Amino acid sequence: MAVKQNVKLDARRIRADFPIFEQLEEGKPLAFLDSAVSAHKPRQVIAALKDFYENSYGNVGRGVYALAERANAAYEQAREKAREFINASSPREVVFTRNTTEGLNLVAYAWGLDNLGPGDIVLASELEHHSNFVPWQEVARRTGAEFRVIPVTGEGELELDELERLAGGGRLKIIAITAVSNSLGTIVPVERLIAFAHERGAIAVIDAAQAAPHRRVDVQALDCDFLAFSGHKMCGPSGVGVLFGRAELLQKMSPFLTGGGMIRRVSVEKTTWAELPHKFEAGTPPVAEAVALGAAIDYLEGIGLEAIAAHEHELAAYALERLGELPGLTLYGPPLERRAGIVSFNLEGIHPHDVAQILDAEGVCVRAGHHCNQPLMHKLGVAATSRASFYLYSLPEEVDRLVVGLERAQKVFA
Ligand code: C6P
Repeated sequence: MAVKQNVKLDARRIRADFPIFEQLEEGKPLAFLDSAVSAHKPRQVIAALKDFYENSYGNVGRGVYALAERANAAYEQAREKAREFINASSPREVVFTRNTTEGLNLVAYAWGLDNLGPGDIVLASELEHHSNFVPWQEVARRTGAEFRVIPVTGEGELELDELERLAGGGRLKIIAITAVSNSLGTIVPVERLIAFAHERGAIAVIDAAQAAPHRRVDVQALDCDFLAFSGHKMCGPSGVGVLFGRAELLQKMSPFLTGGGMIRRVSVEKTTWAELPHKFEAGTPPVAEAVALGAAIDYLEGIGLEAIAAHEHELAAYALERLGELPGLTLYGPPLERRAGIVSFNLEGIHPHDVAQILDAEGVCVRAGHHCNQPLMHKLGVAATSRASFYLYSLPEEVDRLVVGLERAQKVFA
C-alpha cells in the first residue's frame, strides 16, 4: 500500500494487505472491532519478519561476523525509524522494550525509586490503564511518596480544575498520564498537563499506547520527558515496544534491568553502564520484532497518521450516531470532538460478556470487561462495558453489523 499522506484512506484497499481478513469467522467476514487490544498485521510486516529470520537473523551488540553485523544494522535502522516516527532528537532517546507496560515500569522503578521520597506527590488519573497506575502506586508505596489521581467527569474527561489542589504546593514530582483513554477514547490535553508539570519542576510521563498507532505523536512538540507505546497495537509484532526518554534524564538514571548487553565494564569491585540507549536494553532484545516494527512504521507512514486519525474519527461519529439510536443502550465517554476511535457502551440488563458472545456468533469482535481500567469503571458505576475500537482497516458496514448484533442480543435476552 502506498497511499499519499493526508489523502483520505481507502480502507477497502488497505484490508487487502491483511491476510487475516481473507478467512471467514462463523461463516462471515471478520468484523474486527477490537484493535485497541491489538491490531492485525499487514503482509508487509509479516514479510519483513520472515525475511529477517530467513536472511539476516542474528543477535545484536555481540557478534563480529558479517551476519551479526547485518542483524545489528537492521535493529539500529528500526530504532532510527522509531526515532523519526515520534520525532525524538536522537536514537539515544529510543529504548526498545517489550511493550508499553515494560516502558512505564522502567520509568516508575528506574526513575521513581531514586527520585521519590516521603512528601513527594505522584499524580496519575482515573483514566489510566492499570499499566500507568499500578507501577506508580507501588513505587509511591515503596518510597513513601503520595499517590494521587486526577478525577474524571461522568463523561470521562479530566477535572483539570482539581490540578492546582492535587499538585500540593510544590510537592509534585511527576505526572503520569495517558494521551488517549483505552476504554472511552477520551483525547487528553496532555500538552497542558506537561506544561503544568514543568512549571512546578516536575516531569511528565505519557502513556501513548492508544495514541501513537492512531495519530501523530511528536515528543519534541509535546515536550514530554518520557513516552511509551507498543508495537502490537500499530500493526507491528507482539513482544516489542518503545520507550522515549529525554537523554539527560536517561543518562542520570540507574538501569532498570541489569545483565548482558547493558554494561561497559564489569569487575568484582564495580560495574559501569553502556551508552544510551543500550544501558536500558539488558539481555537479548526483541531483534526480529523491532525490525518488523520498523516495517510497520513504514506502512503507517505510507498511509499517513493524519489520514488514519481522520478515518477513525468518521467511524467513531458513525458509531455514536448508530448506537445512539438503540433503545436501552448507554454510551460512555466524551463528545466526538474529543474522542478517538473507541466507543464503550452497555445494553440494559445484559452483561457485556453475553453481548460479546452474541456478537461473536455474528463474526463481530468487541472487547468486554473492565479493560484494565478498574478505577475508571468504579467511577462510572459499572463493573464492565462492551467496547468497539477502530483502525485503518475498519469499515462503516462493520458498525452496521455491530448494531444488528446488538439488536439480536436484545431479542435473545428480552
Ligand atoms: N490496552 C486494551 O484492550 P501492553 O499490554 O503493555 O502492550 O499495553 C498496555 C496498555 C497501556 N496503556 C494503555 C492506554 C493501553 O490501552 C494498554 C493496553 C489493551 O485496552 C489491553 S488491556
